[in-house]
Amino acid sequence: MREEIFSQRLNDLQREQSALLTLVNEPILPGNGIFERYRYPILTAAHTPLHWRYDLNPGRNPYLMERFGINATFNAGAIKWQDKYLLMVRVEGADRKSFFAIAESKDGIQQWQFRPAPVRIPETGDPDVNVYDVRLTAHEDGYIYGLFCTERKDPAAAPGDMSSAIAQCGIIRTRDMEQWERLPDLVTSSPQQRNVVLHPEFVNGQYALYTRPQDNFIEAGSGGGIAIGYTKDMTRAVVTTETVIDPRHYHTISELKNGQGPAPIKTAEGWLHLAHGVRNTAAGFRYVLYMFMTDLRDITKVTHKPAGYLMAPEGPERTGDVSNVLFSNGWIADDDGRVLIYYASSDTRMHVAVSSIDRLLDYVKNTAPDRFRSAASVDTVMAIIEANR
Ligand code: M1P
Repeated sequence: MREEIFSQRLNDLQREQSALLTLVNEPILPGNGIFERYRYPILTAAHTPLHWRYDLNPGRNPYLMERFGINATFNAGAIKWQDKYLLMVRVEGADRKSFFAIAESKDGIQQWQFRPAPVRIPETGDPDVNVYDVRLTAHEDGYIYGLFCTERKDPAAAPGDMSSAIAQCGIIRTRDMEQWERLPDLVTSSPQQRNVVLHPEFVNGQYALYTRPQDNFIEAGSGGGIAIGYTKDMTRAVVTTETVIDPRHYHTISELKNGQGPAPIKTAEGWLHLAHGVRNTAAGFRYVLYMFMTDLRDITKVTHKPAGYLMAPEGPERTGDVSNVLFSNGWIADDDGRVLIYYASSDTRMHVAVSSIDRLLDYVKNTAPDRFRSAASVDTVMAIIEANR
């Protein structure tokens, strides 16, 4: 009887997962012309291998129970590596701890499959309690860096306070996407750091980092937006000065906080940036994605910034563990000019949307900037209406 339960369950689980892993995805048309979303999430908790979650030995696990629950797969870094598309995914267990695991796809759109085991990253002398949101940068020094958030309990938390935390930037690097070297955490003067991203090129012989100085764990406080800092050495990375290049602004999509998404993409006309902006609402925080472009010669200079968001949560994307959230820390500029935008919805699952360098340049250059007043927005609409007459 027990044997029957085991083999029936195994059959059902394998059949269901195989259907998921071979699902053919499709673009949702006609879209808005800037990008096309794809219909189905590309990675969910159900995509994680059965052999991570179940002890597959009938003697030890006769009921074929889950022994390690996976809660969510989201906020993935991305890179094209040896003709495959790789996502370094934030996998969150039922125990709330996140870790990284690499999933691969042949075309960057569908049939993503996790590698057989999650990524083991070495700890520092001050072990991370939680790690998440890695940004992958293939740097011109020859390494692929992963900058991620490392979170530890705030040592100054009052007795009984079980939620105050310190977020800082952890750093790993690899040459083969298999073995990871852990470097010391980034040192900055900000009490908290999240959303730190390495720029792919040297700037005046130094490594350039996008940072997000913030006062406390949740809110940016006086931390004013996406900043840039420089360090000579990534093996002992210290940023002494953070200069804000994309500040927060009253009554915008990022009035509460913002953060650099993946590493920017170099184009003939400037560096394309994808970022997230957060505002507060009666229903809680709302996270949306937006874009801006910086100057090729001076990466601190924002040359174009369309008003508002590029992408906001839609339909089923709106709900999840932390609802009303889109977050992206991975995109791939492909050889054929396509840009694959990987984004997570509501801290729960991963999706893909497809655009191109040409279309994103058109978008950032020809979408009106925010002029911070309703009347100015009406002027923008009127200009389009007039031009269409
Ligand atoms: O829950 C939404 C996001 O919140 C944080 O992002 P930020 O630092 O910009 O507020 C992160 O915890 C992120 O992982 C999460 O998706």
